[in-house]
Amino acid sequence: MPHELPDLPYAYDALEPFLNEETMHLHHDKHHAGYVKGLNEAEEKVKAAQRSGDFSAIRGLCDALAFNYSGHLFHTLFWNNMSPDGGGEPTGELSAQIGKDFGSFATFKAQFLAATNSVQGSGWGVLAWQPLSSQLVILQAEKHQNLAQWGVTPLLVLDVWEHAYYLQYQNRRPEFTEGFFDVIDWDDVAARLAAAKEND
Ligand code: MN3
Repeated sequence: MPHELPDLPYAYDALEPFLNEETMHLHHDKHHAGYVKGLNEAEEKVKAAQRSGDFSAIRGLCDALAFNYSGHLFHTLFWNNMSPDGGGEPTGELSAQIGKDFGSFATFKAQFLAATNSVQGSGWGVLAWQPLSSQLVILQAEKHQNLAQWGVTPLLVLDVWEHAYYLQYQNRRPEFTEGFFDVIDWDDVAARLAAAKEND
């Protein structure tokens, strides 16, 4: 089955003023849609290679699969990590886990912002559950897939490709990343952590 672009879980203007309607339309309808299309095309080409037995293009196909799959996954996660009713701080199990692994919410936020703001070029800041040592970790992703660790479950992701913020924030990436904290849906992040722990 081909992958499909999921609808936004809210209206295009629902996250204003943090993200305006124009940015959301471009980001979701053009950029995210492009990764879904790229993933479907790459998968079709792999199937064609399997049928023909000609794997001469497999290196580029592996690259396209990693890039477009990760782009599709991260954008889907990103939309669901935000809510017009978001913001504040996490509670319950997620709050306790952040305290255990970062010392405090303030330290977590400082590390997340520092990591995300310093992504080289286009990429993402990522909070993930790392099952090897049962802890939360903060990663960077360059493009969508580079610098990843195998086996972690991303819980909260922040897109810092210029298309995510440049129309509104120009080069002021830190202003954009700070504003993200006004719309984070901590209930969504907490549910993802609970599901990840169940799979440990
Ligand atoms: Mn994007």
